[in-house]
Amino acid sequence: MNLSDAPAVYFGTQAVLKVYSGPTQVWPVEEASPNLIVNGDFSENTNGWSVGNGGVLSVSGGAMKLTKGSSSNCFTYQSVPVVAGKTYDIAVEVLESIGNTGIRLGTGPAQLQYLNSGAYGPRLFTTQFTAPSTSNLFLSIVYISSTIGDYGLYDNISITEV
Ligand SMILES: [Ca+2]
Repeated sequence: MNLSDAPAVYFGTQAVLKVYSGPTQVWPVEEASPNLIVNGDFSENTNGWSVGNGGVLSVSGGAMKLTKGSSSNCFTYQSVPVVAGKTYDIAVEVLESIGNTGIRLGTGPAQLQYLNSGAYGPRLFTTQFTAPSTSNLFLSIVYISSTIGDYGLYDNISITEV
């Protein structure tokens, strides 16, 4: 029996009055949540990124290079709006880091109330975070080294709602 000739069609326990039996419909794929980080792939130079503690920002090979100046623990950061109760995926690709790279999330630049992950060397850092309140938080990348001119190299930084 053709579905459109059936006396009633049930969808679960609910009878459906009209059934579409035309050509296959392609439903639009649900769009991925937008990246709350501006220019997280550094396709627009260092736009959107601020720097603190004398760090020097540049783009090298499509990745962000954070070079230590004369102060210790230079950092780069971006302010991100989050909504209470929502969960977010956070990802940072560390391509190079001779010194220690700290990935932090807090209420101000380089602050670490909600996230503080430090490590030497390359890594793909991922985590999830549920916002306790609606506010602007700061994702910071802190480069910790005692050597002026040392640098870390980062790419594909994202914060997306789950
Ligand atoms: Ca890139």
